[in-house]
Amino acid sequence: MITATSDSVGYEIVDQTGLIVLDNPPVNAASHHLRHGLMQAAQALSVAEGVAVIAVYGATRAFIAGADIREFGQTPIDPTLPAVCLAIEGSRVPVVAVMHGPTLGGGLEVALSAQARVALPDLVTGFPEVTLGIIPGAGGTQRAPRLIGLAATLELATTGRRIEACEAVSLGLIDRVMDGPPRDAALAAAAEVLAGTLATRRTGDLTVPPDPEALTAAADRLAKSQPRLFAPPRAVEAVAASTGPLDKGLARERALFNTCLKSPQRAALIHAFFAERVVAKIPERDATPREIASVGVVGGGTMGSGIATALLLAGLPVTLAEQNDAALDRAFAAISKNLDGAVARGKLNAAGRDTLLAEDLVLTADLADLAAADLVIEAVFEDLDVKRDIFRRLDAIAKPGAILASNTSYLDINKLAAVTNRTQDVLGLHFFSPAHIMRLLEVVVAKDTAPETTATGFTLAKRLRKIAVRAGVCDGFIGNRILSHYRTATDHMVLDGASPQQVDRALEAFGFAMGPFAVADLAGLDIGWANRKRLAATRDPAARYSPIADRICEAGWFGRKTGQGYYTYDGAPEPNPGVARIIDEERAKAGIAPRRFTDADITDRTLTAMIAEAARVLGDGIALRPIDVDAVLLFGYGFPRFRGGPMHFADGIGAAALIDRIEGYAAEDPQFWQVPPLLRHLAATGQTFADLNGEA
Ligand code: T1G
Repeated sequence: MITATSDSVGYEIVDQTGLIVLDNPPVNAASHHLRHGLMQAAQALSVAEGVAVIAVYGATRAFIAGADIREFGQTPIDPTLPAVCLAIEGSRVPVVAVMHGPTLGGGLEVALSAQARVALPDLVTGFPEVTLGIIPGAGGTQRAPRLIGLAATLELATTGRRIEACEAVSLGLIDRVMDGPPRDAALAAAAEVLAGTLATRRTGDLTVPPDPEALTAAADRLAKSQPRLFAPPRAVEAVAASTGPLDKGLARERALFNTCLKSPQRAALIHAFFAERVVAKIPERDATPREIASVGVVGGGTMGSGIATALLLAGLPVTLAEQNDAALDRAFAAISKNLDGAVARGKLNAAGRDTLLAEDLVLTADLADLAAADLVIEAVFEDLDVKRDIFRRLDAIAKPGAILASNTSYLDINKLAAVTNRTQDVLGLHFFSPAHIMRLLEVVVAKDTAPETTATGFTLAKRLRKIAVRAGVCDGFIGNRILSHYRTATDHMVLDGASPQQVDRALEAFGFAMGPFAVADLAGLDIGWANRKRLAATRDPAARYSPIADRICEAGWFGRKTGQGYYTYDGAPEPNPGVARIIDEERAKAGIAPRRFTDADITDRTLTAMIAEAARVLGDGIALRPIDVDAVLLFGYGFPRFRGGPMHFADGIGAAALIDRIEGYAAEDPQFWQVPPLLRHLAATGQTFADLNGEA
């Protein structure tokens, strides 16, 4: 008979064993009721007649996934997790923790406060706190070193790396791996404690051998690899305190934890954590997705090969069609190279790669071979007529119910659907290069796209371990439309006096891994050039236009692929002197006396342009919520995760201040700098973008 001590915790006594069961679906987050119930149960069993050992296990798919992230930033409610850990550590009878599934952060800390730890084979554990802008705050930085030493703890606590059961055993973090289910393992572990075959000890009674070299090495590594992150160095400071008395170390850890809790990086990183999940809450989420068992890909260029690679790595058989054998050979070589990279990254072994290439990939020059595919993804040249011809032919070939998707980066999906007799089965699946690595997938919903078709796009994304964001149809959807606008702002700054290198450096200092001009060189300047030519006929004549980028392309400088673009690449990237000459010439032609821009000017203007266009994307209904825009920029465009995304970042500036900025810039260029109506609405109502993030 189970005695409940809260909504999510209960205990029972089996012979001499007190069994505590945690049941807070879906992942046993350590919410207040779980902490309260666990504390009550441990205290009750610690003094119960005849109980000689206590075992704690989880009834959901995790022992304890960690503290309840939704509680961060709110006033803590007792008992705090550190208090629960102290109660377990101080138990009159030994407590054994039975860990399984994702047992992370506070979940691991609860287990460390027990006197013994066993795990099921599916255990994944570690200290991911720094990825959320905090540090372990319930004894992890103090108890882990007492079991595995300073160096191993520093590595886990400063990287957030997740480890599996066998590594946890070899480190000494857990005592052994046992077979489940969790309740059976709990009874077996308790029996071993009673039999003396599973040793118990109070973690807090152990001491930590000093290791100053490890502390210095960790601090130096962080200074080089992650100079802007606030939490990891705090984790080093907390771990350093573990060589002293436990109570002092716990106090030091808690103080550092609270400092991190107040940091803007914590709010941003937790926003990014939820952004990955909220975007799946789309209006079509209850529609039944279609079964996708085989996929056709049309086009074996960079994108087509990358998409085929992503599908193969997800276990989906692929038939890739190209125009001729030479193109197919190039596609095969590209896919093989991509898979070699996956082997090098440890994503699969050589035998797995060979099987994928030999059995799961079919190459053909005959589009008719795609007839049996459940989904066909077109990734041919970015030209509407070329794509319309492919869709027309695919519609005649593909089986009824097959979904036809375009990987187009900008073009109107409605115009592709219109040439088919299956408009309800057409959507955009916009992958980001390299398609087998970048996590973002824009699922572009056209006016006739059926809910099941959209739901299928999201299910496919999950299978590919990508983050799908729902986008409406407009030129560039969410990400490229915003990118195009803020790149115009950077081009204007270059025309007015900034250098491409200064713009790159300023935005890299803000946190972007690469500045926009370096990114353009990497992607290929000819792509933007083709797009500008496509839009030339519809460009607003009143809009200010910088010819610099076109002239660079006219010189044949397409970036890395041609050895030079904004930078030269015959060694370490250097500013291209030819570009500097073009910039000077165009300034002279326009009668511009170059003026100085500070890094702050560059960052403010670029971010403000990004936020303004994002507000228009939201106002036009192209993105469902501001957090969806954050997800696109975070997972597709390298927006720094510790800044949370442009909409989260905008809330830190405030709508009124952003309006003032835009109106200030508009004095120079009223056509480009216009205040979006949504921003005025937020300022008028005192709302933030976060206020608009309710479920779609
Ligand atoms: N708190 C609250 N909700 C959580 C949660 C958490 N820790 N973890 C998951 N969820 C929700 C998630 O939002 C989703 O909700 C549902 O559970 C399924 O998650 C004191 C302070 C556990 C590996 O960082 O890494 O402990 O969308 O879709 O892909 O030192 O969730 O269904 O409404 O991600 O199978 C440390 C974070 C916290 C773990 C499962 N712990 N979670 O992945 O499912 S800090 C973490 C994850 C801490 C201590 C400190 C993953 C997962 P909804 P999901 P999944």
